[in-house]
Amino acid sequence: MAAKFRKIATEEAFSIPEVAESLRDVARSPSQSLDRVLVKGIYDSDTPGKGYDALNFLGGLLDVEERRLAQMDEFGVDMHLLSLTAPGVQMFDADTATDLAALANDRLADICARHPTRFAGLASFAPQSPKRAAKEMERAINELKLNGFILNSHTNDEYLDDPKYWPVLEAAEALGACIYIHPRAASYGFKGPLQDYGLDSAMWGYGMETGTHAVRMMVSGLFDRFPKLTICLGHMGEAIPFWLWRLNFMNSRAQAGGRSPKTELSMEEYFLRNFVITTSGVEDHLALDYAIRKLGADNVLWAIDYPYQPMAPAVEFMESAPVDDETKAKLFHRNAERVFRIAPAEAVQ
Ligand code: 1WB
Ligand code: MN
Repeated sequence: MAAKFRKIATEEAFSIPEVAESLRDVARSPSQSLDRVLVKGIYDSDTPGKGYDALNFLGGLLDVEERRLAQMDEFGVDMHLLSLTAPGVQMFDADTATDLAALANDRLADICARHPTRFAGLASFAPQSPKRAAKEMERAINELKLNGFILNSHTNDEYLDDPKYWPVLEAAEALGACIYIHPRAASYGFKGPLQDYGLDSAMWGYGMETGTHAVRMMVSGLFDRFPKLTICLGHMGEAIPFWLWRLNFMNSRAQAGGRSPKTELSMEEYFLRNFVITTSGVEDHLALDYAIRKLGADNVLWAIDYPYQPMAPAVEFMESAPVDDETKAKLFHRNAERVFRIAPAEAVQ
């Protein structure tokens, strides 16, 4: 019997050997970046078989077409929307980053072409060189037929509200393609209290970093300049849905006091107009219910966060969600098809 809902998972990480090798070099460098903790654990473990190495994230990232596809079959996952895993190319020098983004996009397009019903992909770009990034973004959509973009939060401690990144935002808006802002570890000035207790990454630091990134974009007034830009956030919106009331209230007070720039819309209006969120790594029905009621069922997409989260419980979480079938179809596939321009199942043979 055919499954009731097509299942498209939207924050699914992969890598290629060339990027993995360059990240191993980052792990061995004197970099002070907080990302080094995790990069070392995955790409250059000093405790083989323990910690991150025991979870074999690297194996899961590099093997897309065999083990992953077999697991997708086993758990009834129709499609992964793949993206180059954090921190992407954003820790490399501008030339290396530009070249590796293009290489990763070529490989990703090959995978999608080999399995058009099983994989779609978000293209990487190198914000270190915004004009070249904009060219690669055009190539990725127009020639490689990829489905949107992935960005891993800050680049050299800078955020997308910096006007130097306008070419990137202009390109995404003109192409009508969504930018998924995925976490990476906090920028230099933000890392102090995140350095111990394992707070650097997915437990807490990722959400602080990425939520702050999105809030900077909203308060800066950037969406008045790019009103049609769509941003996707993972992890149930990196806590922003829960903050919206207070963000609105305090931002209007800060605007009146001259501390925040004047904007055409409120924070809540920007969030509803310019953002969608995914459920990656938050398998909590209460949080899902809140997100749907706050943002609307059209703005929440299902994700697993493979290989960092196991597939089976993420499928079970959404299968058992207490929502009607119409809503479940939106969460499982219809919203992903709209936002990432994935052909409906009946249109692909
Ligand atoms: C983890 C999660 C590690 C993510 C990652 O390394 C990424 C983790 C790049 O759970 O430890 C993620 O994408 O959520
Ligand atoms: Mn992820």
